[in-house]
Amino acid sequence: MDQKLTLALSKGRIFEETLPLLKAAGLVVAEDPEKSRKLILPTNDPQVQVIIVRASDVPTYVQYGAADFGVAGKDVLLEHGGEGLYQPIDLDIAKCRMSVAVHAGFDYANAVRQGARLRVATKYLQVARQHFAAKGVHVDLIKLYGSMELGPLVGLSDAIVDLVSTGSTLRANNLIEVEHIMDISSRLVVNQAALKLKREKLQPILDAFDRASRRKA
Ligand code: PRT
Ligand code: MG
Repeated sequence: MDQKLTLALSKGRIFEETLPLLKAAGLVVAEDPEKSRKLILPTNDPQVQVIIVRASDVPTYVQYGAADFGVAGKDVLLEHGGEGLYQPIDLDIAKCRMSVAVHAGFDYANAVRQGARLRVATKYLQVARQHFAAKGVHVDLIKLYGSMELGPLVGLSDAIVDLVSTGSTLRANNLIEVEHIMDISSRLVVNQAALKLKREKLQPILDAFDRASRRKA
């Protein structure tokens, strides 16, 4: 069996925070995706290559076996559903939280108490739907692909569900966090067939990632 491995990563924080884990597995990526326009990056191991994809596309590449393994945020995995993916390790990287935020002038608690129907803009429809259903809050969800923070400022929505790390994006836009939905970190995802067929090559890398992420935690 061909033991060539393809790892799917997204540019930015996931790539940056995965580099030390790769290093722990003896792998060095030959080029910097921020500088190169290449979407396929070789590593020092001729049997291992990295592909650069959109963060929300990582599970799809791995699900279909176009990548053998990848790194994706829990937010992305919950929206994808995780079909065809084995999720062995929480890498404890790219940490943030998913929260409900509103304009500083909006009395969220009161709106909820009164049973008002809320308009909520988000990229995270699955998580938002579950969160508000569990609270018994009626919502109309508006799907956005980015810049959710703008929603309440221009009257598109009463609230947003978005990721928060330092909180400075919310502050800069006069929004306040009113509910913490869940903590988010990135996980290693592995194609289920690759796990069986390429175990010999894959397992030592998974073990190194596991050890390195535990050391960090
Ligand atoms: O940027 P692009 O549209 O290509 O895709 P993406 O936003 O999905 O990718 P990327 O690389 O930005 O995020 C990849 C993963 O990093 C996400 O899926 C999360 O699991 C994780 N992560 C960790 C974050 C953040 N922290 C984060 N702060 N993803 C996004 N943000 C954004 C957030 O949406 C908000 O706009 O940063 C802003 C808030 O940051 P603070 O520090 O101002 O609170
Ligand atoms: Mg982003």
